[in-house]
Amino acid sequence: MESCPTLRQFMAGLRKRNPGQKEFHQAVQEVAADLLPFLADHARYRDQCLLERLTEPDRVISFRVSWTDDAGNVRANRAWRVQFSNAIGPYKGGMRFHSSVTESILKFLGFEQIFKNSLTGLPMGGAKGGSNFNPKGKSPAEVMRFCQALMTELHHYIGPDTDVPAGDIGVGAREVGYLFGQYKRLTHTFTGAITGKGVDFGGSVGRTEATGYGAVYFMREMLKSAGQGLEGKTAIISGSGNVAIYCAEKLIQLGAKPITLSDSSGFIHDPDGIDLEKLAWIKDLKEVRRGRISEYADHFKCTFSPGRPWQVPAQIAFPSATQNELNADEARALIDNGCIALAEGANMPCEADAQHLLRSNILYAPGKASNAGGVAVSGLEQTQNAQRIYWALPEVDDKLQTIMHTIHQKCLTYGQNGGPRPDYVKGANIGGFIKVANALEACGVV
Ligand code: NDP
Ligand code: 2IT
Repeated sequence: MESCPTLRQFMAGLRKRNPGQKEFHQAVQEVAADLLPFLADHARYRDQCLLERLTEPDRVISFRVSWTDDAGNVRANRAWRVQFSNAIGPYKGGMRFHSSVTESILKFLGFEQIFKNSLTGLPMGGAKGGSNFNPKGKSPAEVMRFCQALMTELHHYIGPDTDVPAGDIGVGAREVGYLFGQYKRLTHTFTGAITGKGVDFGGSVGRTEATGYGAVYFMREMLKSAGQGLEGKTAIISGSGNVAIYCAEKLIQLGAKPITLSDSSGFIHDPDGIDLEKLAWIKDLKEVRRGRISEYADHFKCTFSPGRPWQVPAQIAFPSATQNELNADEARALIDNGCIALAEGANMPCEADAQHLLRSNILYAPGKASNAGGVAVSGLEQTQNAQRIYWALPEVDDKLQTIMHTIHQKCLTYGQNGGPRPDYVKGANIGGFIKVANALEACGVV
């Protein structure tokens, strides 16, 4: 009969086994802090070595991607697929193309994905992949050749019943199209082996919007449980990519007022609010012209400043760019400026100290709960592909709203702590863990 290690003992072992992987350490520590006490109280799980098993990926596939740029130079990048756990379904998770990508970042993302996917209630395991390829400044032809070269290796390891990639930072509709095209060519199959596809070739309506819309639906649930609503609330958002844009869109539709967006150069602050007309201009800027958010400030005559938007007073916040983009000082500023709720659109955007402050002072939703709408609609895309049918937008959006509501309920069920507000972090960690733990136990020691 094993006794549970303390958090300090567990983390010391994890750090030793995964030296230098600080993002992975951070993500595991946040989960282990809630799960170790839970395991200690549940003998059924305690003796299965579950946390040790779950923090060791099933496998990490690492490979070279060789391609040729427009000038004829041969280039080489590194790519990975981290297949973390298929306890409850085929591996599922996005691909990220960004110069900062490392194995540590993909392991943190793959680990988070296990719990997020479980929370959706759909049969999806956890995975993540990507490359240190920097898409900025590359021509469409270069991006296509890179995607084709990457898939030439990756296709050996994925498939509709094995592992189903999708988009993430730097991988949007264009890249998914190129990846899918090469997968189709190499395997002579047309299956739902990738999600986020264009709606003309197997994609689901509503997938593009799903992460941002889902984050707003989750915020609406949190506010409702505190007797409040979105109407009239001022919102700050970081990022200006897929998640940020559709978060802003749903906020506007539901009567809230987004006033900031950002990219890695800085942020715009439009006190009049970003409306649907301005957002249409932003979509063209970001999705078609691939420009910088500073151009918004020139065009609509508002301010652009270097740095991040967290000092701007607002009632609700949606960090939706990248990991560790909000520190403890910024969390303190948010709280002091009257922010009452924050829903993470990005994965792990808050540093550990910031998370601690937010968790104990305002309604705070971790990404594995509040940004699960994207992978949820990916799961719906898989279902539609398997059945060779298409659902209309109202049906997909209705299912998305139901899933976000159910995730919120799970957080309430497992996140009660006797305090003035639910602990959504604990609720999401335990609520996501139980299904995976039951599956691991039932399938034996594998
Ligand atoms: P995009 O590539 O569409 O947009 C990313 C945005 O974040 C851009 O504005 C980008 O600015 C900014 N950004 C990226 N890296 C950094 C950085 N290091 N510092 C500052 N800004 C940065 O990605 P998504 O919108 O798809 O993803 C955003 C976040 O949401 C990520 O954390 C992702 O994991 C998460 N997420 C995405 C889902 C999806 O369905 N797409 C689902 C769930 C979570 P710039 O152009 O200057 O790089
Ligand atoms: O972080 C995420 O959940 C995603 N990037 C979406 C994954 C997916 O498979 O749709």
